[in-house]
Amino acid sequence: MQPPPDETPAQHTARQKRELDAQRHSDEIDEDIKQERAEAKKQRGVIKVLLLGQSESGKSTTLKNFRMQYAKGEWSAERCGWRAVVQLNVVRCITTILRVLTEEMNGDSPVDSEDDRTSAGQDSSDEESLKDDMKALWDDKTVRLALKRRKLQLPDSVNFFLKDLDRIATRNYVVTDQDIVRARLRTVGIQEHRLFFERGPWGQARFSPISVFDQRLEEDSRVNRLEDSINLWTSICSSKLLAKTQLILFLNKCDLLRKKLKRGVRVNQYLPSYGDRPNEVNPVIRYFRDKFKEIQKQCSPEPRTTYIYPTTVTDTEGTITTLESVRDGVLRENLTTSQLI
Ligand SMILES: Nc1nc2c(ncn2[C@@H]2O[C@H](COP(=O)(O)OP(=O)(O)OP(=O)(O)O)[C@@H](O)[C@H]2O)c(=O)[nH]1
Ligand SMILES: [Mg+2]
Repeated sequence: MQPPPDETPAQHTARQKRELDAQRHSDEIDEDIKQERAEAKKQRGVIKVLLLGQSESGKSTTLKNFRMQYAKGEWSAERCGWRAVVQLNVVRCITTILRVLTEEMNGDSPVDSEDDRTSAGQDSSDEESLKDDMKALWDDKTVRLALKRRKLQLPDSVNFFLKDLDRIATRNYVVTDQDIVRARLRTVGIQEHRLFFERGPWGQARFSPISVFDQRLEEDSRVNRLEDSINLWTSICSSKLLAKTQLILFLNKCDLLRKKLKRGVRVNQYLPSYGDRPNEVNPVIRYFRDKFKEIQKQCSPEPRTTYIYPTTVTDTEGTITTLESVRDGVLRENLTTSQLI
């Protein structure tokens, strides 16, 4: 734009200042837009995964697998912190067992919930003999029988840790990755972790431990755990807010399911609808997979793909393979919907 022909020197200076201010303001806006675009581009490369499921279903264990595989630096920095957690898991189990035995000896009525109140004899300062006492306690047949009679539900990792006391109950114990995936540390509140892969919108991973068909909720002993899982799945599938979200379901704890069935526990005793199908792992998994799939089909507000995987997330190698196929599946679907393949 041309300056006015009769512009005075004062007017000239004022106009230049105005133009400079306007230019600065425009540059700032350009810079903001550039940054927003860069941010949006980065966001397009992010898959947000929400891990949902009842307590002890394996959410944190899966996250450990994610981090072990995709955030190796972070993972090795936090590894040694898990040593104390593993040892505390052991102590907690032992004190729970001692409490139950004390009640058994006093003839108190059976209880099946855990808590930490105990008068365990911990006056032995000798590390070796403490370890031997713990081993003797866990190996004792009468103790096992008493625990069974009292229907004590010990955490899933108990067997793993207590059979390895020689390694764990020592001063120079070095924690392994397998110990960490077995360690139980209840998650309080919502946690957010930033990691990994390529592109895509929201995804949601749900966990339904399928070994729990004969167990009740710790927080409400009237409710069957599997029934609770099915209810949660139904409400997630029905949610309008999540209508466009890809759902990934992990039918977890297949190893415990296998063990349970081997022990002779019958699914149809707890789930009459299972009927006279074979009481074996694969048919049981197939039955639950179909059940969850059917609920998804009936309850989803609009059609969508759902990925269902049987898992044992304490098996890190197997879980990494599953996570890779989840990623491939999600990516393939995103590319298909964006008509890139
Ligand atoms: N044997 C076996 N144990 C498992 C499996 N998945 C998880 N666990 C164990 O179950 C326990 C609970 O798992 P977490 O991953 O802490 O459960 P969570 O869903 O995060 O539970 P909250 O934090 O209470 O919501 C841990 O000791 C795990 O090692 C599995 O597939 N098989
Ligand atoms: Mg957790």
